[in-house]
Amino acid sequence: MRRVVRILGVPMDLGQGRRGVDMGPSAVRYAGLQARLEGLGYQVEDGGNIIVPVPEEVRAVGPGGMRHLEAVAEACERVFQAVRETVADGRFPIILGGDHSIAMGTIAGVIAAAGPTGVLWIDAHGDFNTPETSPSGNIHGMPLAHLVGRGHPRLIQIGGPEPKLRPEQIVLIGVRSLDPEERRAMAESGMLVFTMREIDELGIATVVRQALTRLKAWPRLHVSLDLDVLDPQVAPGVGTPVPGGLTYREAHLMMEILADSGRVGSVDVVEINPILDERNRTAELAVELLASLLGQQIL
Ligand code: B3U
Ligand code: MN
Ligand code: MN
Repeated sequence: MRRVVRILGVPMDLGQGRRGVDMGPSAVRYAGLQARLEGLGYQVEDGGNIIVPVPEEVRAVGPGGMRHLEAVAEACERVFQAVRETVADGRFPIILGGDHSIAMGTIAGVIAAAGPTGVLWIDAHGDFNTPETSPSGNIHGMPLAHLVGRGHPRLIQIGGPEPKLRPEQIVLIGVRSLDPEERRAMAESGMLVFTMREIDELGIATVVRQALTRLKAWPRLHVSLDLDVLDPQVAPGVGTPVPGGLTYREAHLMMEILADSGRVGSVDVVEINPILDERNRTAELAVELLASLLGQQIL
């Protein structure tokens, strides 16, 4: 039976300050995602975009200095519904952001339809701030905290009242930029974190295999891929670039090992900013990485 992929776009740029990540879904479609996956033998449906307001039409700052709180929460509820439906229909969802705040909706949706799921959070940042510890008020720096039940109730309750994840079911890979309070909370959380240092010392293959072993109690995995995990030299088109990231080859090898595991059931691709990109190369890289994650092989 052919596996069916459904693409969902979330043109969200309310979770951060810089404009442009709302164009991510267009850029990745333009880079040929659908044709690439069809070439791998998948049937591909495009579910279109989730409706997200533009910053000009919503209130800028919510309670506790959180930028666009209510509008982000409402959009994430719509993402939750769409992803839940996609997984319930037996489709493999590829969710194109938008900023990383959308993962509060995507992961809640996957879990509502498929049950407990391990999460690989692949990111230069921890995204583990709460409204109290955030230096920016930007919600894209907070989704992982809210998924484990820390932060503002409006966001914790997206897709239902309970926390969606326990720290033991999360592994972070590629981290190299944390705020002081965020760092403390992360160290105490019980999540397994592979910083760039561990990747340099152990090699990406060992890191990914250890991550898969750590998550062995969860046969189904969700990959939340923030393109800023890559080095800005290979992925310049992201909202918040941080030097010292993954190479092109490390990122592909990671996707290939995850594909071999046969356990990945859904993926987010977030934080692509076409305004800052060079001739769409970051979106093209995203398409290549998705092809590797979905089983493309060299030989
Ligand atoms: N930790 C900072 C910066 C940041 C987090 N995620 C991204 N940037 N992409 C913050 O604002 O919370
Ligand atoms: Mn992120
Ligand atoms: Mn990031």
